[in-house]
Amino acid sequence: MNPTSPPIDRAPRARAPRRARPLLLGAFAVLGALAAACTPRAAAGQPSASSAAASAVTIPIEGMSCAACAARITGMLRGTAGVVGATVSLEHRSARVEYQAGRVTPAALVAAINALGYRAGAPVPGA
Ligand SMILES: [Cu+2]
Repeated sequence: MNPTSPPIDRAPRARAPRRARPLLLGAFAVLGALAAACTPRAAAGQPSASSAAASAVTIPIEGMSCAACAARITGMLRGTAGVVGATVSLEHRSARVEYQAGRVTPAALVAAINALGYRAGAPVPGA
């Protein structure tokens, strides 16, 4: 009849998960900070470094049905040689691509989008 030992055991058990959660949250926060720090740097550094060589084009895209479609096209464009930056809008059904004119052409970008199964329209330069 000695209920004195259980409270001693409970204290460390209750603390253990509390310690683990801040560590996990901290790890996510660090990852999030790295990702957030990475994107603006790349976007801000390139226009000033190669603004003379970079061209921009907006390409209408039909056939995107969800965010995954937009993400798929975005990833493909950003992975294309000569593409400096790409933003795909599901809402506006278009892609805005910054590219180096000597390395890739709007026609090639249109063909690459069509190759994914979507329907790219006529590119609008500089938009
Ligand atoms: Cu989709």
